[in-house]
Amino acid sequence: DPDISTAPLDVVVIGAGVAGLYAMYRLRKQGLRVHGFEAGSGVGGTWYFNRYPGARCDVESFDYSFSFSEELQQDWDWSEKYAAQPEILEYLDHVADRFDLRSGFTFDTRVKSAQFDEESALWRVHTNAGHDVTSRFVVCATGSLSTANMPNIDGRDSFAGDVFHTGFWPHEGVDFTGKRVGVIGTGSSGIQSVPLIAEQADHLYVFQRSANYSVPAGNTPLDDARRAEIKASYAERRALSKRSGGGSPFISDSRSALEVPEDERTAAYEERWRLGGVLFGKTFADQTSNLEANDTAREFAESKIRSVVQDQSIADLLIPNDHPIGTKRIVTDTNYYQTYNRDNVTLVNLKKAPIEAIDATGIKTTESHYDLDALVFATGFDAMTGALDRIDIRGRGGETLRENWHAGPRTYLGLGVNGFPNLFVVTGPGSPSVLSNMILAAEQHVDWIADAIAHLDANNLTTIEPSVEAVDGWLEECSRRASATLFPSANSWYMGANIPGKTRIFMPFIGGFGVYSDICADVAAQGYRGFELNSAVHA
Ligand code: NA7
Repeated sequence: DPDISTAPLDVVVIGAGVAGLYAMYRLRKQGLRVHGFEAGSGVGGTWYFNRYPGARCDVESFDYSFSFSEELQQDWDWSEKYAAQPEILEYLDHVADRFDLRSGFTFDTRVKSAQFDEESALWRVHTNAGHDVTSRFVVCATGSLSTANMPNIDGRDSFAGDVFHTGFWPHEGVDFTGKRVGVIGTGSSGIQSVPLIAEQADHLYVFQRSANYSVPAGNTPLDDARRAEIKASYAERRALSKRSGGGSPFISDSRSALEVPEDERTAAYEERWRLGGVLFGKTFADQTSNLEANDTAREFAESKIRSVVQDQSIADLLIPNDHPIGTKRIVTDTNYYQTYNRDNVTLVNLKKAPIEAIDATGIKTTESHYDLDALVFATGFDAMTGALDRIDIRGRGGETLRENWHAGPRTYLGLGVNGFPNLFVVTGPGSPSVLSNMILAAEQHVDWIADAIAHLDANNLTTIEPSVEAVDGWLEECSRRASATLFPSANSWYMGANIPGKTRIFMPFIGGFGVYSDICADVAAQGYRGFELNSAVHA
């Protein structure tokens, strides 16, 4: 490993999650001197921090795994169709050990700032542990859902009981036995944890502001025969995933939901519901672009909720009324709706009576006071831009990334930023990653970045930076594609709508993972079209 005090490094990688681990592997393989910094004490990123009960991936394990090593994918045995957090973390630990990636990272260390020096064309990176290193490139593998959102509720810090956020859950776990527990938030993290907390707690109060659509996971253990079957066709499965919209081997019915006879349509929904999970939202291709088509899926989902929840006045509250189904990520649950049939669970409707304050003994809404022993914030993340926003990143002319992104994130392909030469973003805004399979997306991004660095090195070039026109063009492309869908109509974290004051703009590229990969490959093949490549150091 490089001595990081000997300047300069080739690449600093920020983050040791899925993307950072692969960046370490891939860039080292290219002979580059790479060093990484990670805030956690171990690898895994999202899967290191989100240890709440019920945390589980909503992409099937065989797909949500690295594809870069055939040996790895043949050797690793997933135990369930949808792996739970401990197993995914075990897998990422295995990957880190197997490819000796841990040695490339300094843990328990946060990057505080990164500043581009125009004279030397080098980045200078500072950490909270006092590191001061220089590097030709910086790869931000900082994650899309890595900065927890703790809402600023009056009296939040006065609560005398235990307080948790699903996004940084205690490693030793939490025992809620005999406790009155409040969970704020009914996104994926709330919906996954509520059934398990309800089993332990004396009483559980779920504080819901907006309901979300959730489809049962249909999770099952995998046996040897199923594993062998998938492994035998892994290459095919991966090829299909990499061409697909969502990064998994699934193809929507390309017909409009409206042109299919009703009984056939219902049967299709029934089958997807039985198979489980987010793909229900893609049964027919036009479900998230045509409101009438969407209504058919929405009505089906609503009838399912009604059939499970015994008290129809509670079912009424659990059925979303503010967004078309699928325009916020559909949650993949295990026994969520059933939980509301328990005597020890109360759904609190914050739309009717919002939270006024938190005090020492619990939560006060405009209607009642709820006495609590423990409080769980399942309130999500400052998604896609939060982690980068918290690092003081300065590019040419000392411009900060915050300034550059004040009206919303501005990237080209989600990979580069004008004014910030040699800074790469992985799975960030402008990329399709949050709408697809994060692991395959991270591999694709990192491969592209590694190839770009190899191209510079082979041609004695020093810097790569997208032009303003390329960034503007990409924003327009992203916006054009988003406005052809129903997605911008939802107050989702894709839109930045979950964070008070955040600029509202649909941040991901919604054209699909396969289409995006082709665009990136094409840009590279055309000599990095839209990027300015320079050999001279900027003066
Ligand atoms: P999400 O999906 O952003 O959900 C956060 C939840 O917290 C959501 O129900 C919010 O209600 C609620 N929330 C946030 N702030 C407040 C306040 N101040 N008061 C009451 N309720 C609040 O985050 P998750 O962690 O569940 O999931 C994130 C992604 O991880 C998910 O999409 C998957 O891709 C994996 P709101 O909807 O804003 O009314």
